[in-house]
Amino acid sequence: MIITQQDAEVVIAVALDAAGLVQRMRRSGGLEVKSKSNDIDLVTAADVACEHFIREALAARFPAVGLLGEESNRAPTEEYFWVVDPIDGTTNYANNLPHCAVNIALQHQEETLLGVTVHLAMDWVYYARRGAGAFVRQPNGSEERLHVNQADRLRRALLTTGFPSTRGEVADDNTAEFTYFVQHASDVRVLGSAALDLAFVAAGISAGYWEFGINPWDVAPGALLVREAGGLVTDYEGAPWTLYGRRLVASNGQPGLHDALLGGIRTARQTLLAAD
Ligand code: LIP
Repeated sequence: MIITQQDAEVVIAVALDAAGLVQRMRRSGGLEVKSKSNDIDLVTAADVACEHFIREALAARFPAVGLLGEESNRAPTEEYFWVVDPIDGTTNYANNLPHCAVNIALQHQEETLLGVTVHLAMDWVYYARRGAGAFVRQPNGSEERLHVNQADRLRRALLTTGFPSTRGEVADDNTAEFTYFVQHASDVRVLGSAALDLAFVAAGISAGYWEFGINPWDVAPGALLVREAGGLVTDYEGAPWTLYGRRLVASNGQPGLHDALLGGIRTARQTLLAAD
């Protein structure tokens, strides 16, 4: 299956329409915020409505393609399937913090062919087709190619990360790694959306992102954005990240930085294990 720019435009239009639906639901109130795995793992009526909208819209145009969505979470059986996070950054959305995204990726088994991330509040469209570069499109239609930045050491690197919903329940909740990088990097931000964390690495805004406990729908589009922008996406041991990998390190690809990210994670996790 060849993904043309015309196909990408169809998916971008679906993602923008979904973002509009979510924003309208936000303004109308009645988000019906519920808990999932625990009381900080949230889902809203907008998450469910948005995923249903995306499923229907994509099925109408691409009927043979399956779909793996955060809220339905049914394993796809089709060779080609969409991976969808209707609202990445649900906690931000539920608290009216305008930093969340609609995330859609097209997979050929574990290979991502197309990634689309729409910043819900700004309508910034980050997208990439495999082998065709990564781009950001403004609401006025202007577009620019994305390139990672050149920070080559931790002290020059602005990093982002996120914490698993098990934070505070278990010792292994990314606080050891966070403490290490707060002390060794230029700075660390916790923005609440893995999708936008990765888009910002691709855009050269931040130099790196790491997180564990992530799901394919959080990161599949963003991993392609980073790779197409010249960055590197691995697991915690430095092997290429793959779709169902739960541990991810993304960077601008500067060897001095990516190795320092992997080394910092290793050092922090050794202190964690020593404390056991
Ligand atoms: C979120 C991720 C974020 C992570 C949160 C949550 P959701 O996705 O984007 O990076 O730290 O725990 O998983 O659940 O809002 O789609």
